[in-house]
Amino acid sequence: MSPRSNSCENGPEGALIGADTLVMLAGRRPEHLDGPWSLTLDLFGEGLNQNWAALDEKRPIEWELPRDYDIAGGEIVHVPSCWNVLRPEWRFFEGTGWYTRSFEWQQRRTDERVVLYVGAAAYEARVYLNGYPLGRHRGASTPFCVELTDALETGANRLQIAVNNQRLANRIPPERFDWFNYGGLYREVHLVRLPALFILDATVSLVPDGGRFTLLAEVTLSDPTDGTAHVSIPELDIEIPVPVSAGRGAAVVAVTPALWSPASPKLYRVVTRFGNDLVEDQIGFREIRADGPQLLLNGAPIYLRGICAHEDDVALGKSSTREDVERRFGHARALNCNFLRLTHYPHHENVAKTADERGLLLWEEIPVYWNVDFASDETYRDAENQMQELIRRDRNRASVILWSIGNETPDTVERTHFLSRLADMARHMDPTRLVTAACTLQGGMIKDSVTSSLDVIGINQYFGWYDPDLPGLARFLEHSFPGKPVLISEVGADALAGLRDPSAPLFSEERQAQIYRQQFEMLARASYVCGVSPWLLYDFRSERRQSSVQRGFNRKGLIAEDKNRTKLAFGELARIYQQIGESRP
Ligand code: GCB
Repeated sequence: MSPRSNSCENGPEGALIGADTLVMLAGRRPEHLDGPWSLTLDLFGEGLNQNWAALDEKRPIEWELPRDYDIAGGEIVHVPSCWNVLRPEWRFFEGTGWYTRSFEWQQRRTDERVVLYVGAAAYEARVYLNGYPLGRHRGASTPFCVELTDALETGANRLQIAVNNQRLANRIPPERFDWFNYGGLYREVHLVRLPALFILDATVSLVPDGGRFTLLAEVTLSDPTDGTAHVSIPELDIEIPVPVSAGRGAAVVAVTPALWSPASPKLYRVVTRFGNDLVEDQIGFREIRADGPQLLLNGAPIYLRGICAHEDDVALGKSSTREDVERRFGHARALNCNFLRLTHYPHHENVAKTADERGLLLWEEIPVYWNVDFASDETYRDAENQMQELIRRDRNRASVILWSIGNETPDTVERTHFLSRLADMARHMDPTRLVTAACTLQGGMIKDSVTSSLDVIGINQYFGWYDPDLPGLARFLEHSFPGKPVLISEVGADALAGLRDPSAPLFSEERQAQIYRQQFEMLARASYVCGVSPWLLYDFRSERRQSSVQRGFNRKGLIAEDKNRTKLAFGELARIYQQIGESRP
């Protein structure tokens, strides 16, 4: 974190903001900047050409020269939100939205530092305080922080965030993807007051050595200082002194905590102190490991009864409320799931917190989706940073067992190099989880060269739907010897809610339910299949889908886009998972 502000020295746009400045929020009391902001949509990118951030706040009657923008002259919108769902004419807007709001600030203590925390901005965000560029962040679904301290004024301050959601070939995801391209400041925005030297990050986890009786505490400070941090877990009656050198420290302690699992999602209050600073989190301890083709949770084999979920809502777009998260968990429970695959980008951080409390296992993913610009080093750095921000955000969440580095990417030399670098980085940064990716079959078999870099092989397969050759599934299962756990990360079929017609070959509820039955009959026979996450819980917006049964929606949900009307396959899967749950752990 050390630089106290990422100011103009870094060029007119400010520095690129990355995972290394992300401040841990747990246990802090941020000041919320949610609520009314002024928003001006800028289709032609004039804001950057004309340097709108540098304009003063005079009203049009006071201008001496004509302007194309006035600071407070936008439309008042509520943040967080996606602009696409606010006005019908904004539905398909792809460009830059200039958000502005002012806030009052009075220093509370002389050494105070102030950081802006943005939960997510889709896709690129440029932050300006009182006209000064403070930094630029890429990536639509991970949080970022920028230090405001040196640019703050006592009294009124003007914050501007220019958010751009254009689909571009060098972004992650690139131009083509099968979900809606929402834009905007769609997660919470906070101000965080911090002491001069503060705790940037603190994690506690079980050492993944198979023993399950050693905890590792790691602390990172804002600046490269020496000293001792103290990590305590009151319920276990332990206090771990963590020697810190140049801002980083780690210590291990022998202890046997009650382990976290879906059956018993035990969380401990963990408090980390350094100097005047304190953070506090609720953390579960568990071990996830692959042993040959088996997936082991706390040393025992586990079968993942999963479902995939997008973060999409007809009213909210990609914004998420507690109520929406609760509903998702309620539906997953009704399906007898113990696992959710959160596709295809990081979901709101409340999802992993809720999964920790409720005992659901999670797959979390970054949107390295289809044809990314794998030859570009800049694109790689963007993907790597998104992965690092996700790991930093959710590393203390016991529910997260898998980091996914990609979905259905083409098997090329550049791609494999890109993904294996990403896999190594994720494993190095977080050895307490397994690395996976959703792959496709080649010639009906597992042949993708990236599988050698994965701990768990995700396979997306649509036998019975895109590929009508259902016996092909049996051939694939019989003739594959992956030597690692295989998770069927997608399988499914479209159905239009309410379309009941047993004789219809496609899109009826009956056909979708039949494909579920046929698939699971065969999948149950393969011993190396450690779980399934069918595609998917709810129908979701996707502009690629324009037939009269789709009308802008992917219809592979078990529930319609109203999150209410269940299809026949919902009951089918609930029944299948109940049986599996009774016979396998
Ligand atoms: C897939 C993709 C997913 C699509 C799905 C479909 O394989 O991973 O993003 O939405 O198929 O419905 O075709």
